[in-house]
Amino acid sequence: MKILHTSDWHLGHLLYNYERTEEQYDFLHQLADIVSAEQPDVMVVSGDVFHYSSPSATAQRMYTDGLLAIHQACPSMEMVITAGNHDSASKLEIDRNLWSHFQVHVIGKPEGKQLQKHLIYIKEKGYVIAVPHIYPQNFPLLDEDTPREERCQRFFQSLLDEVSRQNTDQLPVILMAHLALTGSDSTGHDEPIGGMDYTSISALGDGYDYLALGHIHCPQTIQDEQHCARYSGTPLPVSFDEQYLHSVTMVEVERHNDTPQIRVLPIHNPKPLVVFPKAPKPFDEVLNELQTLDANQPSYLQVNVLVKDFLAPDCKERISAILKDKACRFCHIKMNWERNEETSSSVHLSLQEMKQTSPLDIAKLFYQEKYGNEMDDELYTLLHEVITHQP
Ligand SMILES: [Mn+2]
Repeated sequence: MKILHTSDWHLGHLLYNYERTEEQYDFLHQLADIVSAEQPDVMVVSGDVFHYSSPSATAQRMYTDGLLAIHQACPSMEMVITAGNHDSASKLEIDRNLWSHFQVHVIGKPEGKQLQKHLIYIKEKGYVIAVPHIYPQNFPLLDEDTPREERCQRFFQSLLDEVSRQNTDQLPVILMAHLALTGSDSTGHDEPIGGMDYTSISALGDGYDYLALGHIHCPQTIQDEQHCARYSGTPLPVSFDEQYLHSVTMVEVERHNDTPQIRVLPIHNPKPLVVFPKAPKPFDEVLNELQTLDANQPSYLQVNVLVKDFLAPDCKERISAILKDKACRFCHIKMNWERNEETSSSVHLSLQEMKQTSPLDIAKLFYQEKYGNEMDDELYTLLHEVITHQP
C-alpha cells in the first residue's frame, strides 16, 4: 500500500492579518501534482485542515477546490481526513456524506461505541484507522470499568484489535492520530507554552505498521522496536519559529509487520517566512541591512532586533518606509533584550519578554537574582539536559 501522509494545512490562516490564500492554493496544486505523479492508494490528512474553527468562505472554497483537484489527479485514490484541535469536528463532518461519493472519508469525532466509523478498508491494499483529535475526557467509554485515565489507551487498542480480527490477509495497517507524542520535538509549535498534553507512544496500542501523526509542526520520525510513527509536519509554516524544511510524506508498506519505506517530498513556499537578520542586531544596523533586501522576492518578514533599553516609538513606520517598494510584507519586530550584568540585580520580565526568553535563560536569571552569582557550568549542563530531553 502506498500512502501519502500530510497534516496541519491550517487553511485560512492569517499571518499578522495577511491572508495566505495564494500560497495555500499553491500548496494544494503541488499536492495534486504529487498525487498525479505518484498515484498513491490513499492520502491521509491527520488533522488541522483549517486554522480557525469557523473558516472563512475563502478557506472553505479552497478546501473544496483543492480536494476535488486532488481527486481528479488520481480518481482511484481514497482520502481520509480527520479533525485536529483547530478544526470544528462537527463542521468538518457537515458534508461527509457528499464527500464519500469522491472516496473521501471525513472523520470529525467519535460516535459513542461505534468503532466502525474509524475503520477504513482500502480494497485489497490495507486498513486505515482514522482517529481525530480527542480531548482526554472525551474518549468513548467502551465499558464501565475502564478508569478515566485508561480510556484513551483502551479506545486505540480496541480499534487495533478490531482491525486485527478483520485483517485475515495480513494487509498493512495505518493508524492516524492528532496529538503530541512524548519525546517529540515541538520546535515552532503554534500552541502556547504549557498548553499541550503529551501521550506516550505505548498508550496508542500495538498492531499498526505506521502511525500517521498530526499536531506537531516539525516533521520527524519517531521509532522504536515495535512502533514507527511520523509527523509529516506543516506543508507551509504557520509561524516564524518554523524555520525548517516543509514537506509531505510518502510511505510504502507491502505487508503487515513490514518496515515502512518513508520518503520526504518537499513543498516549495512561494512566500517564505523570513527572520531578518538571522541573528539579532541593533535597530540602526538592521535598518541599513533592510535596504539590501531583494525587492522582487515576495516574503513575510520578522525583523530581528537587539534591544538595549527601548525601541523608538516610530520604529515600525521607519521599517515600513524602507520596505515600501519591496515585495516583502513586514509582520512584526522580534525584540531580543540585551542584558546588562550590573543592572540585572532586580530582574523583571514582562509577559512578552517571558514568552521570548528560553526556559534556560529564565533559570539563569532566577539563579543570578537569588544567589548573586552566575550559575556554574555543571548545573547549567544538567538543566540544559533536563530541558532538551523531556521524558
Ligand atoms: Mn496544527
